Amino acid sequence: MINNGISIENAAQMLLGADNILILCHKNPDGDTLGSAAALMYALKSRNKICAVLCQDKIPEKYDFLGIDVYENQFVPEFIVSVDVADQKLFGDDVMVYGENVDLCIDHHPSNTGYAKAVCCDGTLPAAAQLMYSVVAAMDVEIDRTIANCLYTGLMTDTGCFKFSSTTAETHIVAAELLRCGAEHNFISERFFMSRSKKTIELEKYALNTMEYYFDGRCAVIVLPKDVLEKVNAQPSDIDGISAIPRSIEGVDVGITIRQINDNTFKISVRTTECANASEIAQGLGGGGHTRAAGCEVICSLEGAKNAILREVETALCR
Ligand SMILES: [Mn+2]
Repeated sequence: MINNGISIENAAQMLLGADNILILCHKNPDGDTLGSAAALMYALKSRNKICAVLCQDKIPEKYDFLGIDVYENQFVPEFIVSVDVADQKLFGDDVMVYGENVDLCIDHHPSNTGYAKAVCCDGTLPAAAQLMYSVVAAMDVEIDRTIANCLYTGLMTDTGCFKFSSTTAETHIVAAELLRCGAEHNFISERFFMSRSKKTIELEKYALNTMEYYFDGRCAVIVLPKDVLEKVNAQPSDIDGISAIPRSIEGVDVGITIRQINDNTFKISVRTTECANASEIAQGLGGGGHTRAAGCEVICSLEGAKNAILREVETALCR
C-alpha cells in the first residue's frame, strides 16, 4: 500500500520547485507513458525548466509526432519524475540507476508499489494522461495544441478509443476539453486505431491459426514464439494490439497472449471481461496491472508458462 501519496497540487508544486528534471517512462513504451511524459515535458519547458525524457527502449516511430526530447546526458538530473510506471521493475535494467531514485511518481495503476519518494497516483483513472491533465493544469500551464495532442494520445490509447470499462464521464470531459484546446483527434485515431502494419497482420494470421481454447471456451490462448517474431521482424509496436484479440471472441472471459522474449522468458498479457480479474490472475505469477488488462513475465519453458497461467485462469474463473 502507498503511504507516501500526495495530492495533484503538491505534485505540481514539487515540479515547479525543481529544475533539470528527468522524466522516466516504462520499458516497452505505450501511448500513455509517452504521451503523458511528452505533455509534462512541454509543460515544464513552458515554465522555463530544463528537462528531457528517458525510456530504456527506443521510442517507436509512430510516436515521432509527439516530438519528445530524449535524455542524452545533456544535463545532470536534479529531480526525477516517473509517469505511468507502477513498479521499479518496469523501468528496465538500463535506466535502473535513475529508477532507484525517483522523487515523484505520477501514475494510475492500483498496483503501484510506492517506490518513489512521493507518489501521486489515482487508481480509478483509465490513463495516466487523465491525471497528467490535472497536474499540468495545477502547474498553471495553458494547454496548447501540442500538449493537448500528447494527452489525447495517452487518453485514447489507454482507453482503447474510450471503449474500456475504466472510461468514465470525467474521461470524456477531459477529452472534450483537449479537443477544445486543439487536439487533432482524427489524426491520432488514424495513427493508432485505423491502420495496422503488414507485420501486425502477419502475426495475427499466425496467432489466429494457432489459437487454443480452454475451460469450455471461456479462455483463449495465443502464443507468439520468438522464431515467428523474428521471421516477421516484428517491432514491439507491431505486437501491441494482438493481445486484445483472444478476449474479443464471443464467450471468452479471459484472453491470454504469451510472447517469447528469449529461450526461457515469456511475457504474458491477460485481458478479461467483467467475469474475471486480470490483475489477480497476473499477480498470481508476480505481475500486476488493471482489473481488465494486466501482465506478467515468467522464466520457464513455454509449456511451463502456459500451464502456470492456465492454473491462475482456472482459479479466477471458479471464483
Ligand atoms: Mn497507462
